[in-house]
Amino acid sequence: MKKKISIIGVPMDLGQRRRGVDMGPSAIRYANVVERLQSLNYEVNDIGDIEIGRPNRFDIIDEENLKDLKEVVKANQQLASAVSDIVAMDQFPLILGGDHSIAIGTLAGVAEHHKNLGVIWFDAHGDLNTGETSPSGNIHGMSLAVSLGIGHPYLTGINGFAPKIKPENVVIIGARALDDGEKELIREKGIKVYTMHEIDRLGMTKVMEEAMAHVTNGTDGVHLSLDLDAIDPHDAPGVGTPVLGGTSYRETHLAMEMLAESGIITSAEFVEVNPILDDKNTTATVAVALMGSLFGEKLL
Ligand code: 4U7
Ligand code: MN
Ligand code: MN
Ligand code: MN
Repeated sequence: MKKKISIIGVPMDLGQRRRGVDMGPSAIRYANVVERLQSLNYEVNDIGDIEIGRPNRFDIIDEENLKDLKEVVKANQQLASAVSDIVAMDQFPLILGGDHSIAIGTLAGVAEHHKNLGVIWFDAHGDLNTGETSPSGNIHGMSLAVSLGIGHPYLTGINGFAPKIKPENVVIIGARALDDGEKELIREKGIKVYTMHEIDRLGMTKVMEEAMAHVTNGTDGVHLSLDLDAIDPHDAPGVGTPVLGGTSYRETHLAMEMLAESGIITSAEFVEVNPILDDKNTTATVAVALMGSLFGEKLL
């Protein structure tokens, strides 16, 4: 792993309807992310937050079932440039969310430098909806589809090229709440998915071995997008769309420890931390502990 990490906060909450996830980056900083990574001998540069527009909440613009589309596009374009600059300086970009719509900007920035990027997407959900298939119109449920070049051109066109990633380079881990349109897209594109069923059945070790082999095959970097709702809500309660039956605290750590050992991860984001819905900043604390494991913290 690169020895210089640049952190960007993205206080984005417009990709979904529950306020409070904009405080995710603050909650993660409060849980001492910078100190944690410094203690592992990284040079850590927190470059602050991307500015998010604050539209009038009585006037949510929802054209084509894409809520707050213009604000989401604007913030993600800025995020893409900031992330691209970090990669250009040969540093590791670590993005703190904010709702998962920010993966659109992160991947747009990273993909400028990695033309065959692998992606590990930890999530209870597929985030593979479009305005046509989404039951909610919330863009945080569309970010993986958008990055594959599927969705509204304002979103897929961020940073001036599409797609950012290829379906054969993606693996989803922890899924247990997929919409019908998402299931169809998974089949159509042949996207590799380890649902909770496979995790229960094979165990996290085997799942990670297979997943890592999949995302390193023919790729030139691997991005980790970790939605805290992948984890069971008993262990990570502060998320906007909790779903029972997720990965345990230890299973998720094991996954991060295996990624650390492999050294394959070239960028990462931790998203959907909502301190308002949380129990004493547990979820941000879990996020920072997972980052510790991802960046090489050992138990002994
Ligand atoms: B998250 C949902 F319908 N699929 O599209 C949707 F269930 O980034 C949820 O993974 C999306 O937290 C959740 O609105 C997005 C819904
Ligand atoms: Mn999710
Ligand atoms: Mn998600
Ligand atoms: Mn969520």
